Order: sequence, then C-alpha cells, then structure tokens
Amino acid sequence: MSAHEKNLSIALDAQKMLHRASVDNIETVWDRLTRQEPQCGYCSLGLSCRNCSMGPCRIDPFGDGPQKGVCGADADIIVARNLARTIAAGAAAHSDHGRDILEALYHVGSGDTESYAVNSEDKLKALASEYGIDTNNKQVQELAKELAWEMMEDFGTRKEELTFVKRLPGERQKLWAKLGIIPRGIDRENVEVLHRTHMGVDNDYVNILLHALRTSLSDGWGGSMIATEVSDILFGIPKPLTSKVNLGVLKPDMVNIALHGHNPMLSDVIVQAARDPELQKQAESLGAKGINLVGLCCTGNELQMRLGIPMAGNHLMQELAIMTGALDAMVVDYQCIMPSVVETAKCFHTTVISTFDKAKFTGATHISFDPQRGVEIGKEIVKLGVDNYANRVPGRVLIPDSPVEMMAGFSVEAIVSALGGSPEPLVDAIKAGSIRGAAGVVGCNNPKIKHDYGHTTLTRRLIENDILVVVTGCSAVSNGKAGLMMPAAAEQAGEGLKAVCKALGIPPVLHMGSCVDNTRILVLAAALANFLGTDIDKLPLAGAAPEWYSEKAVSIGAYVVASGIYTVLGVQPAIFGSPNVVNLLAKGLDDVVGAKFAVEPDPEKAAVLIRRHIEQKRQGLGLPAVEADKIPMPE
Ligand code: SF4
Ligand code: MSK
Repeated sequence: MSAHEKNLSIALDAQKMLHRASVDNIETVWDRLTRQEPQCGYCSLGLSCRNCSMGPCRIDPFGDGPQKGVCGADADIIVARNLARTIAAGAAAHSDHGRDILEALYHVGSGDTESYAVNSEDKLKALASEYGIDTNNKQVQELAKELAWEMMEDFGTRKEELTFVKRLPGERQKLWAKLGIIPRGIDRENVEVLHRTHMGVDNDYVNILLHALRTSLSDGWGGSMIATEVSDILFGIPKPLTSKVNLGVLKPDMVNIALHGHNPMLSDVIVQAARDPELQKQAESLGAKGINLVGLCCTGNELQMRLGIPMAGNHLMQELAIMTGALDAMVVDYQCIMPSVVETAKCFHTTVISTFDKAKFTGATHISFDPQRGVEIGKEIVKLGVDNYANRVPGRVLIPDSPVEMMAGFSVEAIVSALGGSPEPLVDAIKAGSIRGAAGVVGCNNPKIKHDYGHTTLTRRLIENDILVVVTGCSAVSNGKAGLMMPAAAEQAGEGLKAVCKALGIPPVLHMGSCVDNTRILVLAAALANFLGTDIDKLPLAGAAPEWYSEKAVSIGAYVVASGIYTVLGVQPAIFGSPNVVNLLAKGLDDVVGAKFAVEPDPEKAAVLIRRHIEQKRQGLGLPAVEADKIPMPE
C-alpha cells in the first residue's frame, strides 16, 4: 500500500481496497474529490445564490466585486437562506423516513399487511398514552392504528406544538415559546423554509435562522423521533448485544447481500426472506454455504443494534465493499447512497437493487417496495442476490481483514436498565467526577477528512479524560472498527470512567443507533435534566460531528444546539461568507438558546474544546471542576 492510500483512511480494510482501486484503475469518491478541486470559493463560503432567474448571483468576499445580488440580497441574507435550505433538506429527509415507518404502523393497525407486526406492546402503549389516547380495553391493532393516526397529525398544520416537545424540561419549552421556535407541524416548518427563502420574503438573517432552528427541531423532536419510536414499536427496542464489523464480515463461501441506506422497513423483511428454506436451498445448490446479510451505513446500524447483523462499513466504505468482489447484491433504500455504486458494480459481478420509488438509480435493478407485500418483495430481492452468486469470480474475491467485535443496542431503555432502572447512578458518577460528562460523537464520513480519523481520535481523547461517549451513524462504525465499543476498551478510558464501565460491564463508547436515533440522545439528555430539575444547557454535555457531510447532519447539529447542547463540527459549513451569521452561530446563540457551535477540524483540539466546555458546565452546577483554561490546547 502506498503512503497516499494510507493517508486517505486509518482503516486497514479501506486501505487495502483503495490499493486495489488504484491497481485496477477503479474510480473512488476520493478520486472525484481531487478532480473537483479547487472547489468553488463562493459556494464554500455560502455566498452564491440561485434562488431565482435574475441570478445566479454571488457576493465577493474580498469587497472588490459585487456586495449584493441582483435583487439586493446581501451576504447575510444569502448565507442565512442557504443554511436554512440545507437544514430543511436534512430535516425533510429524516422526517420523510419517519413518515414511511409511520405508514407501516398504520398498515399494521389497519390489518392490511402481514409483513410487520407490533414487536413492543409496552412502547406502543406508552406512546399511545403520551399522545393522549385512552389505552383501556383496546386491542394492540386498534391502538396501533389510533397512534399512527395521531402521529400523522404531527406532520400537518393543525397542531400548535409537536407532541414530543412535552418531553423537554419546562424551562426549555418556555424558552422556545419566548423565541417563537416551538415546532408546530413537521411538514409545515419545512414548507415555510422554502417560502421564507423565496426571493423577497424573509430578508432578516436572524429571523431566517430562528426559523431554521425551528425546522431542525421539527426533525429532532418530530420526524426523527417518530422514526425512532415507531421503529422500536415495529422492530423492537434495542438491547445490548455483540456483533461484528468491517469488510471481514463478508464471507467467501456464502451469498453476500449488503443492505444499505436508512430505512429498517425494507431490511427487516429481507432478514425474514433470507431465512426462507427455499432460498437457502437454492444458495446451497449453487455451492454457497448459505446467505450472509451485512449492513452498510444506517440501515446497517438499525439491523446491527436489533438483530446483531454484522456491519460491513460506513459511508466511505460503500464503493470499497463492492470492490471486494464478494458482494452478490447491494440492496439500497435511501439516503447516503452514492450514485457511483452502480458504476463501481459494473467492474464486478455485484447487482445493485434499488427499492424505493422515490430513490431510483439509473443502471440499477429497481424492485418497487410495497410495505403491504413486504416479505414477498423481500424474497424477490434475496433471490436476485442468490442467483447472482453463480456469476461471482472467485479469483477476484479479496476480503481484506478479519472482523472486529463491537457491542450495539444501547437504547435509552437499555442504558437505564444497565443503570439499575434509574438515571441516578449516572448522575451520581457525574456528581462525584468519576464521569466528567458525556458527549455524542455522531455523523458521517467526508473524504475531506482522513476516513475514521476524526471520529476515533476525538472519541479516544474524550474517554481518556473520563467523558462517556455515545455514538450513532457512521461514527459508531468507525469506533467499532477501532475496537472502542467492547467492554475491554474501558482499559483505554480514564480511571473514573474505567471503574464505572467495569462495574456495569459496558464499553466506554455506547452505540445508540442510526442517524434518526440521535433523538435517543435528546431523550436521554432531557431525562437527565428532568431528573435534576434543570434545563439541558446546564448539563455537562456536548455533541460533535467530526467528519460530517450530509444536509441531515446540519439539521442534527441545529436541533442539538437549539436543545441546549454545545456542538463542535469537524468540517466547515458554508457560512463563512457572512461574519454576522458566523458570529450568531458561534457566539450569540449561547445567549439565546444556551448553546453554540464551534468549528474545529483537528479532533485533538476539538477534544480540548469539549473538555473545557464540560468543566465549565460542571462549575456552573457547583460540581468539582478543573479550570477550563488549565486544559492546554495542543499546538
Ligand atoms: Fe440573485 Fe436575489 Fe435571485 Fe438570489 S434571489 S439569485 S441573490 S437575484
Ligand atoms: S449514514 S447521514 S453518512 S452518519 Fe446515516 Fe452515515 Fe451521515 Fe449517512
């Protein structure tokens, strides 16, 4: 392997596949990034606008060229509008995912699908009560239909406030009410962003950004939270389990089918279909020892945390997984699936199967998913993968590493249960200082950052300093591959965190799920604040997205900050063309919502920012704290 290949990723499986890509001249996401460079400076700063056909316009960041678009919009307006649209796109993606799951619950309630059933009656009943539904003497099916119907109202225009807002501490609810940012309808807030950012509507950057926060909250405390909660009803509340991770989970002697994307509805029926004796027999008749399902990205997280299905990799591994030559089918649902996978697959025998009518890929085989015929469609998809095993070229199979063990499945319920049924032991450990605080290290990979380096470096530094880390999305895969998500990793933690992990038998880095499951972190933070009778922004908590790329990540960052949690981004968002917007997000917001953003590409420095923040919050609570300035920043 060349130094260049080693420089792109810290992961051995990735490095070996990158070497194959270079020898076989197969294009990757890194090659395409290089060809795009230098990327457009106006766009990188958020200073270009194409919201109408008087444009496109751009603002000269150096002051020599135009300072206003044709309509008169200045840098502040253009940057704020662009950011709001980015947040709306991310919130829409999560929330539309939530709606799809909700519709499946409605089908279950209506009795018109046999592919899904209520898995957790407890959660169904608890949520029904939360939505004000009388649960007495009602059958499960009836309750499922009523709850789905009520949750659908959260997407509309008839509510003044989303139901889950009530989960927040009263202080936070009052603050949002004062600011006018309590999310009303999920679709409503997203549509309003598009309206406000049309030429000639909202021309006050502060007002635009406040609505952008409201829209992100309709994701975090709305669409994503519904996706998580309803997935738990249908597929089960995750419990801690041990699984495996990296490209070594592919098997040279089995049919390998990767499930990629975000929506567990499809992957759940594929898991059911793959157990079909006929399909198993067919795989054996072709010489395979069976059917091996593996996950990629957040569909992989959903499967891993509930069923222990092994995880092949995160965002930047999707092309590399195909390059093993061992993948018979890549089944995709939606989000974070690079269009390039179809081209990569052409270099091997892999068949790419798209499944959602809203996410088609030219060149892929499309099998239209219908939740009412879920398992039947699942079997059709698995059969394509099995048939394709016959086309595999054994001489081209290169499985680059052995899998690593990782634990997953730390839902809020599982964490509270590990703590003995109450958040009290965690609160006590924080009060005593054995755990200084907690940080969510979440989000994607981005080829602009050395693959997995940001996630694992930041996580290591935090646990070494007794900060409990919770992870979701691609960050969970990075940290799992690095061996940080088994109880033995407690040895790498500081003395206090190590002792707590050992006593509870848990890793110092807890897998809380997929991207929509960042809402589990919100729920945990709210539960801690409610337990202590305070607001979330007073707690020693922080968030980080060291390698983010997606619009969804911007929405996540915005709802986390608006909920009162300081957040450090590792990749610069496109806002630096407006010093006013930067100032508001990185400073002013602290006085508004009690939290702000920071941007720090170096994870070593990001760790120090988080440690300093956590010590300041400890001090604010009157807990033993280190003076923040005494924590040195690396050169
Ligand atoms: Fe240019 Fe204004 Fe149109 Fe944007 S909205 S493209 S700044 S004229
Ligand atoms: S998959 S949104 S790259 S975390 Fe959820 Fe990973 Fe980011 Fe997609």
